[in-house]
Amino acid sequence: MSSNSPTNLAERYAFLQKELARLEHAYYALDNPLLPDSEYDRLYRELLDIEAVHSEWITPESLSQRVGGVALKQFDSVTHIVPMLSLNNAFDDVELIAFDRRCREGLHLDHVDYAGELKFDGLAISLRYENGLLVRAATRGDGTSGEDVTANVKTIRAIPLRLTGMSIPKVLEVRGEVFMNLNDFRKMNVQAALIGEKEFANPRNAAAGSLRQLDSKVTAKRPLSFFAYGLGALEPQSWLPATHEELLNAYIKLGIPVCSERRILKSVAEILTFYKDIGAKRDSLPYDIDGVVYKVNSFAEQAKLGFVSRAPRFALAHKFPAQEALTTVLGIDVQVGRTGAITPVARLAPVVVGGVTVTNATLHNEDEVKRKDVWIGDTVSVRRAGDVIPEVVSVVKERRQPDAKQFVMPLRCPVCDSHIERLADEAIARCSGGLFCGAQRKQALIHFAHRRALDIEGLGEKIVDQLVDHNLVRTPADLYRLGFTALANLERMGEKSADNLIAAINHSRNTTLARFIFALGIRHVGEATAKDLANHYRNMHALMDAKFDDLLLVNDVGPVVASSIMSFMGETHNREVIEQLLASGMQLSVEEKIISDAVAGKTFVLTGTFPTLTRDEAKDLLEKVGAKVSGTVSKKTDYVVAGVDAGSKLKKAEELGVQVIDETAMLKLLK
Ligand code: 5U1
Repeated sequence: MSSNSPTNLAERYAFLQKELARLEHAYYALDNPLLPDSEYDRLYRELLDIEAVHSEWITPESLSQRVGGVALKQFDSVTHIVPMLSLNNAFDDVELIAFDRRCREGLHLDHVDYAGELKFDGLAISLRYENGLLVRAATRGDGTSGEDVTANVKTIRAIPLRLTGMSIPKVLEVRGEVFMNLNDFRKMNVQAALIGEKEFANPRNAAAGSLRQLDSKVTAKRPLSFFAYGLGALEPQSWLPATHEELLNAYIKLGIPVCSERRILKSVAEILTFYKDIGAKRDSLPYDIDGVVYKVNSFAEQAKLGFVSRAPRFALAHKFPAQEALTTVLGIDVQVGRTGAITPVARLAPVVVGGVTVTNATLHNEDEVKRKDVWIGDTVSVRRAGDVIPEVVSVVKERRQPDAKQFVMPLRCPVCDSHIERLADEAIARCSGGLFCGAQRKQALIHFAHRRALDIEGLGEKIVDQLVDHNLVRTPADLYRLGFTALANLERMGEKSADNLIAAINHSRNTTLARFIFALGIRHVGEATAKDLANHYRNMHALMDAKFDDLLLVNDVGPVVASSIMSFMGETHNREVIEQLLASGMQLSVEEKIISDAVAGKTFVLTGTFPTLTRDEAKDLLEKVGAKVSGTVSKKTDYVVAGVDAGSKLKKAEELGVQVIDETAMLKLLK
C-alpha cells in the first residue's frame, strides 16, 4: 500500500472488499480460481488487519462476516410472500408426454419452448436481496413459511453478499438449492470419522444438517455450494425478463451462481435427449442430482398455465432412479487389495440402485463396520453415487432379526493364509504375507524391481502382469529361476529383450543390503529406514531374527516401524521367500559410511536437471556421506541444489531464505 493516511486506507479497504468478492465468486461460484490461494489469504489478512483498527468500517457485507457469529437459540420464522412451490414429478416418458400435451393445449400452441435444467439433491432456499444487499435467507419450510437461516447462508462463499452489475432491482428473491459437492462431502466425512464425530449418510443430509445449525460458526466450516433456479418476490416487476433462460442469464450478471448444464428444449424428442444425456453424465457430475426439470420458458406462458394446488402447471421434475435403496446383508467377506489392505465387503441381496444392480458394497474397514453397527442379516440402506463403489450407509435397526450375526474380522488372509495384522495407529488391517500373497503379487514384484530397489531394468508393469497371469512367477524368488524360453514367449518380448531381461535379473544379484531390505516392501520401511537397518544389522539373517526392543535401537525406528518389521518377518511365507532369494546367489554388500563433516546431518532438497549427475546419483552421493535428502523445502532445509528448470521448490527456497547452490557447489561441499 502506498500510504497509511486514513483516506487511502479507506480506499484500500473498499478495494479489498471488491477484489475479495471477485476472487470468491470466481473460486466458489464459477470454479475458476483467479489467483493462488496464498495470494487470496494475503489480501484477506490485510482486510482483517484494517478491520482490527477500524471496526466502524465493518458492514454486514464485509467478507470477514462470512466466518459466522453468535449461536442462536432457535431460528425465527419467515413468511414467504411468494410461496415456495414444489414440483410435480414424472417417473416415465408417458407422464412427460402428457405434461407437454397439457402445456400445449393449455396455451393453444403447436409447440412450446422449455428450459431444461438439473434437479439438485440439496435443500431449497430463498435469498432476499434489497438494493443489492443480501438481507435474508430462508428455508422452504412448508412453502408458506420457513426458517431464517441468514447467518448460516452468509457463510456460503458461493452466495454473494452484495449483487454486482448495472441492473440491480430494488427487491429480488432468488430461489435455488444449497448442496454439497461429492468430493467435499467425502472429505468432510473422513474428517468427521477421524475425530470421532457423526458422519452424514449422503450429501443432501450433510447440506441440510449444515444449513440448519444454530451456530453459524459450524456452518462456516462446512463446504456448501449453491445454484439458483427460480424467482420469488421482485420489485419492480418491470425488471423481469421475458423468459426463464434470460432470468438465469441476468442472475449470472448479478454474480449469482447458475449451473451451466441447461438447454432450451423445443420438442418432446429434445426433452428426452436431454434426459438421456444428463442421465449418462450423472455419475460424473461433481454433485448429486435426482432428475432434471423442465419449465415453460416464457414467463407470459407460465402465467397463463398457472398452478394446481402447490405445484406449477408449467414445470415438471423428471426423476432418475434413486441412488439409495434398502436390501439385506447376506454375508460380510473380506477382500485383499494390492497393498495387502483388508476391506470388509457386504454381500447383498441384489438390489437396483441408480439403475444398476448392486450385489456388493464396501464397508471400508473394521471400525466402520462397528461404527455403522452392520450385522449379517441386517436390512441396510445402500448408496451408489458418482463413479464410487457402492457403500452401506446405514442400518435399519428396527428390522434386525434375532438370528442376525455380528461380523468378526478374520485372523488369516483369505488369499494366502498369512496372518492379518493391524498396526496400532492404523484403521486398515493388512495381510502380512507381502512377498507371498497372491493378491499382492504384482505390486510386490513391481516394487522389488524398482529402480531404487533391485533395479531390474525391463521388468515393468506389463511384463509383471504377464509373468503373474501365466503363472511363471509367484514371488520375487521365482524371477531368479526364469528361463529364456519362458520369457521369449511373452507378448511383445523378442529374443533380444528376453536376453536383456535375463541379464538385468542376473545383474541385480549384486546389490546392497539396504536395497534388498527396501525391495522386500515391508510396510513403513522406506529407503532411508532400509539404509539405517542395513547399517545397523549388516546382514540379512540378523535383521530377520531381530527382536522388537532391539529394532527400537536403530536410528529413526519407532514402535510402528518395529511392529511392521516384526509381523513381516514373523510370517513363515515371507521368510521362505527371503531364504530362497539368498540361496539364489544374492551378493549383499554393506556400504561403509564416509562421514563428511561439511554435510553430515544436513538436509538437502534437489530440484531441476543437473549438468552431470542424475537426481538419483546426487541423492546417493549425499546420503553416502551422511546427509539427508528430502522432497520438500521447509525452514529446516539447509541447502536446495537447483539445476535447469527448477520450479516451485526453488521459489519456496527463495521465499524462506534457504541457501540455493548448484551441482558444482554441491560437489565442492562433498569433497
Ligand atoms: N432446477 C430446478 N430445481 N427446482 C426445484 N428448478 C426447480 N424449481 C423448483 C424446485 C422445487 O420449484 C419451482 C416451482 C420454482
